[in-house]
Amino acid sequence: MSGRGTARSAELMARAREVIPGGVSSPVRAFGGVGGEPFVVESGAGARIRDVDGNEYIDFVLSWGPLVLGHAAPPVLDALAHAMARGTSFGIPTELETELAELVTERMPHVEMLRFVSSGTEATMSAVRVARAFTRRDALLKFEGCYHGHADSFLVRAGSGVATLGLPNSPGVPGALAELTLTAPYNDIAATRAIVEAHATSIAAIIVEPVVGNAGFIAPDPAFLPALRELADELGALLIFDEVMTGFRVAPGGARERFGVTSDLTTLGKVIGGGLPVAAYGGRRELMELVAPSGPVYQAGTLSGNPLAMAAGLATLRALTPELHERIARRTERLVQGFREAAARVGVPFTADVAGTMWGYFFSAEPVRDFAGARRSDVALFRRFFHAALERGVYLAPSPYEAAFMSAVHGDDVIDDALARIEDALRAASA
Ligand code: KE4
Repeated sequence: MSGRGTARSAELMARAREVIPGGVSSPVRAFGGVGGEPFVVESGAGARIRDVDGNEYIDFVLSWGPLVLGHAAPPVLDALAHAMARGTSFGIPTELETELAELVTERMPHVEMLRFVSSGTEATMSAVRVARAFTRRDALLKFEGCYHGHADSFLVRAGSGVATLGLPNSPGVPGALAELTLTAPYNDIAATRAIVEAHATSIAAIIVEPVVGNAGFIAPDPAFLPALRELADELGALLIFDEVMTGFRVAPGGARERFGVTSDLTTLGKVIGGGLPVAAYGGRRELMELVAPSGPVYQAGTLSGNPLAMAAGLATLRALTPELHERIARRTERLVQGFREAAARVGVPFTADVAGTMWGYFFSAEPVRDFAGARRSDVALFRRFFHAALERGVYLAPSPYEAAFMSAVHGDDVIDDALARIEDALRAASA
C-alpha cells in the first residue's frame, strides 16, 4: 500500500538539514530507529495529526506523552488565550506557579514542595544535585535502558534516543563524571544489590523510571521498586522516581499511588505542561529547602514557571480527574488487548503491556523485563511494521525503545479504526 505523498516533507527536511543537525530538534524525531524520511507535521486535532503533504495519522506518540487531552484540546487553548492576553513572560512570580504547584502536591502528597523548570533533563539533573548535596556523596545508580534526559551523568547506557542510535555513551562526557554513574539491569534485584554493596558509601541516589518508557515499555516486577526503597534506606541514599513520563499517566497520583512505594524526590514533566515546556522536581520539604534561595543548592531558569506553560499545565491537570484517567486507562487496556489479538491472528511473536494511559509493545515471544530483553526483540520486524502502520495512517513511536500513549479523545471509534489499520499493517509487515 503506498500513495502517501511525501514530497513536501522531503523538501522541508532537506532545508532543515542545512541549518539544524539531522534537521531535527531532538534526535529520535529523525527516524534513525526505523529508517526512511521523517514527515513534517502541519497540525494536530484531537487524536489525529496531519503532515505537510496532507496525510493524516492517528497519533499514539502525542508529543512523547504530554498530550493526555489530545491535540489542540479546547481547555488548554482557552487557558492559553486567556494567559497570553496578559503577557507571555515576566521572570517575576505569578499566582499561576503557586496554583500549579499546589495542584501537583494535592495529587502527589509525597511531593511536599517542588521547583518548576523547562525540561525533564533540568528536573532530573537538579534532583541529582539535591541528592548529592544532601548526602555529600557523588555516585549515582541508574538502570540500563532508562533515560533521564541528556545531562552528562545520565548518558551512560541510556535508553530512548541514545539506545535508538546505538550510542553506548556520548562523546563529550568527561570520563571522571561518567565513572560516577553506576548502572544495573532493570528488575534485577540481586545484581542491583551487588553493585550497591560494592559502592555503599559513595552512592548519593538511586534514580529509576518506575515504569520504563525509554527502552520500550517495561513494567517493574512487583518486588523491584520496594527493593530499591529498602536498598536506598540501607545505604542512606535517596530514591528518585523519574516520573517525567509516568507522572499522571500510570495512575492519577503517579507511581506512588500505583505501586505504594514513596520516593524521596520525584521528577515530573510532559503532562504537567499539557504540551508546553514544563517540568518539575520535588519531594520531601527538608530536601527541597536546600534549593536556592532557601538553601545553598543552586538551580535557576529564565523561563521556569512561564505563565503560558503554567496555564496549559493547570488546564490539563484540572481536566484530568481520576474519573477521566480511569476512562482513558480502560480504553488503553482495550487497545492493547486488541493489538495482542491481532498479532495472534497474524501469527507474529508479540508482547505488549500497559500501565494506566501509557503502553508499549515488542515483537518478542517472551515478555520483556529489561533492556537486554528489549534488544533481543525483532527490531527488523518492528521497522517494517512501523512503516506499514504509517502508510495506513497510524503513527507510533519511530523506535523500539520508546513507549506509546493514549488521550481522552482516543475514543472507541478511534480505537476500532486504529486496530483495523494495525492488523492490516501486521499482515503486510510479516508477509
Ligand atoms: P526532556 O529533557 O526531553 O524534556 O526530558 C527528559 C526525560 C527525562 N526522564 C524521562 C523518563 C523521559 O522520558 C525524558 C524524555 N523522554 C523522551 C522520550 N523518550 C523525550 C523525547 C525526545 O528525546 O525527543
